[in-house]
Amino acid sequence: MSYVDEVVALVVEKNPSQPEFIQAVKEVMESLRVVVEANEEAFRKDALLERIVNPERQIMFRVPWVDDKGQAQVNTGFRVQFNSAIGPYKGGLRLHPSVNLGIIKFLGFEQVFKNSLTGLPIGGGKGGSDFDPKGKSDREVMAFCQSFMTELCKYIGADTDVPAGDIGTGAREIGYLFGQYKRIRGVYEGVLTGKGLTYGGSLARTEATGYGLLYITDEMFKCNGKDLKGKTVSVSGSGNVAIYATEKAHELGAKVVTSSDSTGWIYDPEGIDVEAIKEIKEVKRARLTEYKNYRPNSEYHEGKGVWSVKVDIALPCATQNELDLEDAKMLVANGCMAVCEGANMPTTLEATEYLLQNKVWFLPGKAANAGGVATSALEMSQNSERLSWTFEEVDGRLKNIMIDIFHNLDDASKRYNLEGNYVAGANIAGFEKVATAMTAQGIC
Ligand code: NDP
Ligand code: 2IT
Repeated sequence: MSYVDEVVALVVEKNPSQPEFIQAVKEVMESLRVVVEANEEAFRKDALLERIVNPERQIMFRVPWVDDKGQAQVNTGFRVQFNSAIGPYKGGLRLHPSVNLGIIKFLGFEQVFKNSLTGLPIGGGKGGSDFDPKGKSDREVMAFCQSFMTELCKYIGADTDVPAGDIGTGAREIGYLFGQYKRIRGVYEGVLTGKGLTYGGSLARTEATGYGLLYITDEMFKCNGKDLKGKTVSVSGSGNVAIYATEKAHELGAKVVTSSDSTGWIYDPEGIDVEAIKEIKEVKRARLTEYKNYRPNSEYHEGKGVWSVKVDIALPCATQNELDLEDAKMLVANGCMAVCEGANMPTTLEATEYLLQNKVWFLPGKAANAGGVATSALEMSQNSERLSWTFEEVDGRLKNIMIDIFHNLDDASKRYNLEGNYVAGANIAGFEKVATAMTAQGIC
């Protein structure tokens, strides 16, 4: 059996109840086959692949808090510190009822390669809890965040592990988490990113993931002799990534015609009104059914359906495995040119394969959504030098980082005769830096 197949078999055997983690490992390992074959003896001797699929540390803890009725509630907290070869652990905190160890491990594993692709000195980690912020009062969210941080603060720090936002963790949650860290640890440091602008946050971090997605998509189009102008786009999700992806797509002359949340989706042939979505989601924390009040000509549909719309570009920006083989077939049948992942692993393995076979340009999340964590690293830099850069400075750096990521993965794919396979290119380019650093640091 080849070394890659042995390691995949080991991961499958050891993690039977973690399908998302197995999926993420399979995708990366498949791409690495060509690199591993060229270095098999050295990698085997150092157990490099076994080490790369094993988190350095996994922390799980009880999170007790009291709800507004005086009832005690208990959630489970997680922080998976996956790989610190190239820098302190860095990655978001997901708050969603579906969170479990396997999901945090898949996200942490992806984060290792994503962070490497940014070219910045950040290792990979991820955390979160099965707590659902939806429908909770601000006081309940604060009670949860304070309890969560009371335990998490023992394991993180500005130079060891720097969490940030993800699904369900936005500016409000980061504020409560930061306040509790400062209170317990007694240090004012950049231990979290995505902070508010009055206490160390970076301009453009809120916009960064969505904007970065469009910067790299734009670069891919340009390098393939095409233009985003006039293209029709479907976006799924209506959270942080989706909102700012839609905003930047419009700025670049494309038209986004869909938006969705976990209960339904909207089709607005005139182009999604981003300000309306911001008000519904960021201010009112309401459902997308409200959108009709802003745009009477739009359609609202219950359930799933964004990928059935005829578009040139699809941007999945909600959650993992939201675009399956059937969806991919619809996109291809409708002439879709490109799928660029704003979310982490939103496309199933079968759908990815189908899109690649049908020559759809496919930018994987670990490259396409890296603008968020890259800007988090810029926030860390600003915190370290105790300065704040202008929006233009941060946004300019973000744009250059996304352009560089595209060229790095494009070059990596060409080096291994896999031109046009950006999945392989991203995995290889991300892996190379981490592998070199791990080898240099000995068996650890
Ligand atoms: P938000 O919580 O701001 O928004 C998430 C959106 O996705 C909401 O519209 C939500 O709908 C929808 N959604 C979440 N879970 C599901 C589900 N199980 N089924 C259907 N819809 C769902 O999160 P973000 O925008 O920050 O994150 C979106 C994706 O982008 C995630 O995969 C995240 O890991 C990834 N990402 C985020 C980055 C960031 O900087 N924030 C950086 C890089 C990647 P509803 O409100 O109804 O739940
Ligand atoms: O998946 C991700 O890259 C994020 N949720 C952002 C992580 C970060 O540290 O900014």
